[in-house]
Amino acid sequence: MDAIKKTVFSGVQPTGKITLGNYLGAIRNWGPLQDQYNCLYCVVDMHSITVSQVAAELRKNTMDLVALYIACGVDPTKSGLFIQSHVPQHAELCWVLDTISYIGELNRMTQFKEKSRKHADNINMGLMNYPVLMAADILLYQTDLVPVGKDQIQHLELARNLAERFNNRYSETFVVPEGLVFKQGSSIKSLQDPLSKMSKSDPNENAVISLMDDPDTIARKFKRAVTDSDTVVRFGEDKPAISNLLTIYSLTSGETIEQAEQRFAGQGYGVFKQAVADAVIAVVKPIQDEQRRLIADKAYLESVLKAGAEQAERIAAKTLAKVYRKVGFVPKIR
Ligand code: ATP
Ligand code: LTN
Repeated sequence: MDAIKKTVFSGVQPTGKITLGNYLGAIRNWGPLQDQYNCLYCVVDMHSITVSQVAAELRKNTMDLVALYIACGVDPTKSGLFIQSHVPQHAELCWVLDTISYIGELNRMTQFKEKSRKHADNINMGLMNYPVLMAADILLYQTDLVPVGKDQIQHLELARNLAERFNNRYSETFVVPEGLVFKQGSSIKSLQDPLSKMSKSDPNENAVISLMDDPDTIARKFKRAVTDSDTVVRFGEDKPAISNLLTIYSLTSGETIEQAEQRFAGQGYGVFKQAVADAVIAVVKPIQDEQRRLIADKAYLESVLKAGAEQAERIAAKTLAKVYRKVGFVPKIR
């Protein structure tokens, strides 16, 4: 690793179908950072068991997501790509950070409140501890920048607070990370309710574009997408549904919002929606093909994961040793 470059860390949970929101808000931004930064991209399987999973599905989703990262532009010769549970220091640092986290602050987290509501029969300790594990992920690697969607800002703030709290209590140990939230695409909305975010776990399939959807499905979902009351293709706060579609169109076609507004002036929603679908299909199709090819090459994926975990563990072990020393644990006799 290049010591002068800053460090980038990010991750996505291997739960369910990865959405267009996950792609436009997060994964899509990862590839372009690889030359300027030391990047680590992690499949956070330990986070995903905070809601109940079927073991065989989790295993498959995890490997599929590894392949998807690469298909979306993560280059394993440039970045460390690994699975969270392969690096034991994540859980170990989480425990130490737990001892400086307050129940009150975890109880206030929006995602915890939402998930507690959604999974009222399974409000487990892991669900509450989720943001502390996320802080451990980030702080272990002395991360400078964390590219994520808007919904993760609150969790990032906690990671910053825990870093500062630990540094103040035990002396300078962690880099205090910054979020990298891109202006466009950081909050893609549901196609059925433009006021709420497009979410993997939305039970309404028409609300969500999965990165795995076939072209017909994508076209049908955009056709059925809700629109705003007039018929003008214009971006604006008073037009949340069309603004969302314009954002998706702009990010997938490469045109600016203004260019798109001009292109579709006077054309009505039907033509516009078809164009959004075509632009999304043109981006998603090659990703799907590449992911399929990679999934078939298990030996390659395993070699990437082995190297990724080794690289990550080297850094993680160093940070954890420092943390253990600061809190007063006797070093292991070797
Ligand atoms: P769930 O809705 O089940 O909690 P999720 O769709 O938020 O899951 P995560 O694995 O929690 O998926 O998020 C992965 C990344 O995708 C994060 O960086 C998150 O900010 C980003 N992200 C998720 N949804 C959106 C969205 N609608 N728009 C932009 N970015 C998003
Ligand atoms: N909570 C994140 C996933 C996540 C993550 C991380 C993102 C877990 N650990 C570390 C960035 C850095 C989410 O997107 N829901």
